[in-house]
Amino acid sequence: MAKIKAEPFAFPVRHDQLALIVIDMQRDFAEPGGFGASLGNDVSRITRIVPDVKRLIQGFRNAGLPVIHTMECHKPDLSDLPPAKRDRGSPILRIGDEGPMGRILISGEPGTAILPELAPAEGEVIIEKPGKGAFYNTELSEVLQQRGIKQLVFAGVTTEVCVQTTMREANDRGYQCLLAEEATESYFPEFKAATIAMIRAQGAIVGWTAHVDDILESITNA
Ligand code: TIU
Repeated sequence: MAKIKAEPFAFPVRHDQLALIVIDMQRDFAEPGGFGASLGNDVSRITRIVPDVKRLIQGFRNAGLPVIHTMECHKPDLSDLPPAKRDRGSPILRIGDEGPMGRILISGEPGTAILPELAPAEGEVIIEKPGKGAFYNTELSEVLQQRGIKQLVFAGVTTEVCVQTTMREANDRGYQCLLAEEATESYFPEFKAATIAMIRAQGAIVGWTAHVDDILESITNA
């Protein structure tokens, strides 16, 4: 069995069942004037991981392995936005409000788009998700089942919010999960570190963590 160097122990990879899932690398989380900034965060932390996310995506594409992208966003009529989610953050700019990049986190708006450097390629699956977890209220389960995907490499933002939530959802559904350490980021460095630690604690209770170079080496030699 092929293995990827990982923590807390080597990840038993099946390249024929493996996909990359890139969580929410959207302008709204990475650029001034978007949702992340409206919550008071330093969004420059997010842009710094773009090169590592990009080479991970490129490695999967070169190996002919699936790349799945998610986007956190809501319908223009806000029918999928519960008040418990909308009534968070800055009272000036909430989800659905008009901002400098269009309506915050609304499907089809400029600010909701994936960063141009990481834009999905022709034929890659894009999951629009109204929650933090990518399985909640989306077609992700069906997409994975149809393609025979059972192992997921995770990249994207933010580590402790949408990435971790999706990893936990995936783990409960029977997927083996591997988080690419340099290809994920939080607005809070201590939360990223804590998430990495808690995911792989207790014998990979939620999943494994690995370096981008080690993941790329494995899929390049697949
Ligand atoms: N605020 C924050 O850290 N994250 C989010 O709101 N969404 C995602 O993580 N995608």
